[in-house]
Amino acid sequence: MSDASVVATRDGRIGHILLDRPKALNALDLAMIRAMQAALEDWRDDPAVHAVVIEGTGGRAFCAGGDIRAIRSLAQAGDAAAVEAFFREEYALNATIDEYPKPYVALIDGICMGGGIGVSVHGQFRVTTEAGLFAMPETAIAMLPDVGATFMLPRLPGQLGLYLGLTGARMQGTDAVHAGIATHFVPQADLPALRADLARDGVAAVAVHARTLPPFSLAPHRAAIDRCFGADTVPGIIARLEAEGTDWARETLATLRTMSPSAVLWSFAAVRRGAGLSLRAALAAELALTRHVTRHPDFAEGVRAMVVEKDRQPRWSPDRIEAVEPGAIAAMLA
Ligand code: QUE
Repeated sequence: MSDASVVATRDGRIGHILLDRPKALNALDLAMIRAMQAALEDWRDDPAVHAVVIEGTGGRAFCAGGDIRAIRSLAQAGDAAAVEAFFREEYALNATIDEYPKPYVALIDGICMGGGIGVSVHGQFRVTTEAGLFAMPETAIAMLPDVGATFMLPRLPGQLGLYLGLTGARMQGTDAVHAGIATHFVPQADLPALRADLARDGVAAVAVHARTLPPFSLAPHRAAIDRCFGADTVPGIIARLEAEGTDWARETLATLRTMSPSAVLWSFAAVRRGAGLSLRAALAAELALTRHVTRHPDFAEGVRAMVVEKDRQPRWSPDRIEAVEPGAIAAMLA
C-alpha cells in the first residue's frame, strides 16, 4: 500500500513505514497522516506483523514537523475547520502510536522536530544515530509544543522539558537519549545491519546494536536549567536567567527573547498543565489551544518568517513578553 508520500511495506516480521517527502524534509501532510493511520490499522491484527518500523527518506531528515505551510494558508483563508481537521488527525495518530499493541520502532537519522517527535516519541523504541537532531521549535513560529509534547516534556528529568519547549533548543542524537526523548543510540554505519536484524529477529535486534553513550553535553547546565526553568512564571524564569550571570544564561535568555512572546507564555502554561494530564487529555487540550493559536497574528507571521520567506525576522505583536496581557493567555487556555 502506498500514498504519494508514505510507503508502507512488509519486510519479514515487520511492517515498514517510510516517510517519503524528502524535499519538505518529510514534513507530515494530511495524506501522510491518513496513510500512516491506515497502515497501523491494517497491521494491528495481522499476526505476521510483529513490529512496526518507521523511518524517513532523503538522508537529511526523519521528519521536520507538520505541514505548517499548508496550515498557515488554510488559517489565512479562514478555513478553521480544515485547520482543526489536520491537528485532530495528527494528534489521533500520536495517540494510536502510544496505544499500539505491537512494538513500534522509529529509526531517526537526521532532523526530528515537532510532528516528527510526535510520530516517534510515543512509540516503544526511538533509535537515533549520531546524525539525529531533535527539537520542539514551535515557539519560533508562535505555535506550541504539541503532538503530545505537553505530556512528554514535563516528564523529562527536572525542568529539561520546559527548557527545550520554550527555547526550541536543538539536541544531537546521543543527548536526546540522555534526555529521554530517544531510547537507544545506534551508529549510522550500523543502520543497514539493524534493519536486516529487525526484519529477521524482531525488536531484540535493537539492544544488540545499541552502543554506550558519550557524556550528556547539557550536563554542565542541568543545575542551572532546573534553577531557572523551575520558576512559577515566565517573568520569574527571565529574572532567574538574568541573575545567573553566565554566558549560557545570557544566550538562553537571548534565544527566548527571539521567540513569539505570546507563544512563550501559552506554551509555558500548556506544558505546566500537561504535567497533570494523561496523554489523551493533553492532546485534547493541545487541540483546543490550536484553535486560538492559529488565529493569533503571530502564527502567520512566525511561519512566514521561519518557513515561507525564511528571513528569520518575525515582527511579533506584542513584541515583548512584558507587554503581553496575562488575561489574554489565561483565556486561551480556559
Ligand atoms: C519552527 C517550527 C517548524 C519549522 C520551523 C521552525 C515546524 C515545521 C517546519 C517545516 C519544515 C519543513 C517543511 C515544512 C515545515 O519548520 O513545525 O513544511 O517542509 O513543521 O522554526 O515549529
